[in-house]
Amino acid sequence: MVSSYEQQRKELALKLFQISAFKFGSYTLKSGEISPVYFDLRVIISHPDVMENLTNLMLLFIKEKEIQCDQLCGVPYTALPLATLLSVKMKQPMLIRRKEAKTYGTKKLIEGKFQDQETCLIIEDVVTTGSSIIETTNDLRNENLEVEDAIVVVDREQGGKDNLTKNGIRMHSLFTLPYFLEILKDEGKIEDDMIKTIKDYISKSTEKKEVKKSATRLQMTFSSRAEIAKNEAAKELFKIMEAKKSNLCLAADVTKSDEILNLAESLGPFICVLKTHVDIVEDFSENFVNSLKALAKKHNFMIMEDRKFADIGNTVALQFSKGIYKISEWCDLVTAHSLPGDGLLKGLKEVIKNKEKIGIFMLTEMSSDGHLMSQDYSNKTMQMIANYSDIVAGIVAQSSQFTENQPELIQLTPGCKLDETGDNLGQKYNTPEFLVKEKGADIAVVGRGIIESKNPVEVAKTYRERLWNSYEERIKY
Ligand code: 6AU
Repeated sequence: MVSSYEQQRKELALKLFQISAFKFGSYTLKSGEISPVYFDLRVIISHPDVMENLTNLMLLFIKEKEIQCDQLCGVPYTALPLATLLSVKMKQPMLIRRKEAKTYGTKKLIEGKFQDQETCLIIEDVVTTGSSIIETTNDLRNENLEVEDAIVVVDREQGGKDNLTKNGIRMHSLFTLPYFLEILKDEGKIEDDMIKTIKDYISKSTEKKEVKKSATRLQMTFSSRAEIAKNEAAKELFKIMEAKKSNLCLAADVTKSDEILNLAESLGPFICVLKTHVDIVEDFSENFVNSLKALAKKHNFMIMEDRKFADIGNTVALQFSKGIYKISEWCDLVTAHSLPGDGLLKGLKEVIKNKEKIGIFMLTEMSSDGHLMSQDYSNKTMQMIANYSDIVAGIVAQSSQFTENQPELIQLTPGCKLDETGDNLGQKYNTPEFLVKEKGADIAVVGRGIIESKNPVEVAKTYRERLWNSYEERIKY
């Protein structure tokens, strides 16, 4: 059995090379990094014989590892046909994880029939950091399914296995890059120079991984991140968070200035940021902003105006500094969309240049159902931000959108409630623990969860404690 397995494995490795499921040369990866090797297992769907051989090998592998499961789930999309074939051959049911919940009907994320506590085996094609497997696992675990094992076709050996172990998932890989090199070398299908280039690349990326490992955003303390923050407002915010042991932002979405001031006075001690929507205030005045600023000083919190600028540079510069509100005169932090392009950031920068302590939070992804910010939009927003690190303090996002380790930026995440039922206008909620530990939130925004409660002070204390404990648990890893 073992020798037949090894023989099949070797033959499949050669076949995968022959159909260009992996290639050697010089390729630019999604991250911008140049790699001498490129995997594209999507091509296998055009080769039914390869699909069959791969499925048979996976079956033997699953048997050899004695992995038991009630359900199978392929990580979308490339692994879906593989999971389907395995499901048929193993006579085990499978589940499909949607990449986004439907906006109509059942709104389910997981399709298929299952019961609480059933075990689900994950199938994936190529693993680099393991983040796709972790996302799929989180959605399955949210449905009370157990995930302990993942079978992957290729492990690029760039940190995926460690990340998955931390998340309680055992990863079993059929192939690794060094294995492919060995087989191709034996068969004389790869030049010695190329082998050397790839080995250098593997060892360099291992070194990089070690450096990153010692300083990933999610494991760093807010005070150490204060040291490296490039934007002055972000630096100050990190310090306030650490000093007050609070990563709670209050969305003071009420319409009278006195109501906002009352919230600022009573909840000020427990929050790091008070967020306003100044255009909903019916009795706005200069006195109001002066009083709010005084309370911010008294209770040591920052003021964020959630203006969500979304116009050309010239217009946003005027909206930011002129009109009735003169936002730039009193806010510490302000939100903006990347939709119009970086002219918007240039416009805001013109205003900020004389007020160095203002920080911008760029929206990369919203909490509302059916928003149009795709992964591509988020990635491009992150690229845009990279050139404005002096004025950008962070992002408003539902999950960690950082393509690189960027501990100097703050992730602000709205849509937080102790009970997760949404409102009837599309807002979606998650618990403090889930947002901080699973979704990478540094600060969570809570509005109605606090201000509509019977006892806002007690409830704000609970949010603050649960958010802060989650952060402390997160940095322990
Ligand atoms: O807790 P809530 O639902 O009462 O309030 C959430 C607050 C509101 C929204 O305008 C804001 O967070 N918000 C944002 C922000 C901060 O920009 C983005 C988003 O995606 N979702 C969201 O709710 O003041």
